Amino acid sequence: LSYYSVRMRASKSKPHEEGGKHISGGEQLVLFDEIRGAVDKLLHKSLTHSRGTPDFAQIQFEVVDEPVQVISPLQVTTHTTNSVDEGQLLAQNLLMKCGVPFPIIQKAYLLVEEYAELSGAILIDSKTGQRLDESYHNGKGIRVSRMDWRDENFKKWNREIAANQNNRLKEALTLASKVSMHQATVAELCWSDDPDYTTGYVASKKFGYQRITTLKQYGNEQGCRIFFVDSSEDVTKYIDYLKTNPVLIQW
Ligand code: PML
Repeated sequence: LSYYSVRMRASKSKPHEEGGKHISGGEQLVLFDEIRGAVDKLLHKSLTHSRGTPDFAQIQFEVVDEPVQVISPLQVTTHTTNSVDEGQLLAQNLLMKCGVPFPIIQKAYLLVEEYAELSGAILIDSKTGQRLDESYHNGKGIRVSRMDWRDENFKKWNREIAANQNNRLKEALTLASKVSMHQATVAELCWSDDPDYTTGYVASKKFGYQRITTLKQYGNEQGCRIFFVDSSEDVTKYIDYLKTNPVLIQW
């Protein structure tokens, strides 16, 4: 039984054009008979994002030849915070617990501002704070691909564990679980570029998926996705894992 990777990206003006703005993206890993449904879902997503209506979108599918790895979702903990300051302080403390020194975290926050419009993740050396992915993909950030969590299994997890969580959590937890699986990942810091969504997380193998409800103000379109990386690992292989290794989440 072959799996197919179905991907979508949508933006204001074509991605290579000046002033292009990323609107949304999406990943599915499905069986042949499910491709039509996946394309439909991704098309819907591309047309209904609160970052705006796209004037460019691309949806593509391709067969996946590599064997699919099945992994468990990270354990989820939700911290309800009352302000962005409180949320950000907690995120920084969690990153330090994962082994990222405070000066590196500060450096990373400067990069977040600088690269706020990237659609992919930026990789930062957890020891030096240096960006590691600059020479890949014209510095546009790394897009983690080829992962999914099959609906029935997610719904079961949601019923029994998470109680009515949204698709956003499903997608983010799927990505975070794939990313943290790799031994080069020290921690991930993420919050949404959706102006209507303020929840983000710090994820790591050791402490799981730590959600924080206020990592930015409502109305803010500046998102963040940083992987703090152990650079003694082979970075090219790591990026290859993020982009091409197929992973399914199963609870
Ligand atoms: C995104 O918009 O893709 C990132 C969402 C991160 C938080 C999801 C959640 O845990 O609710």
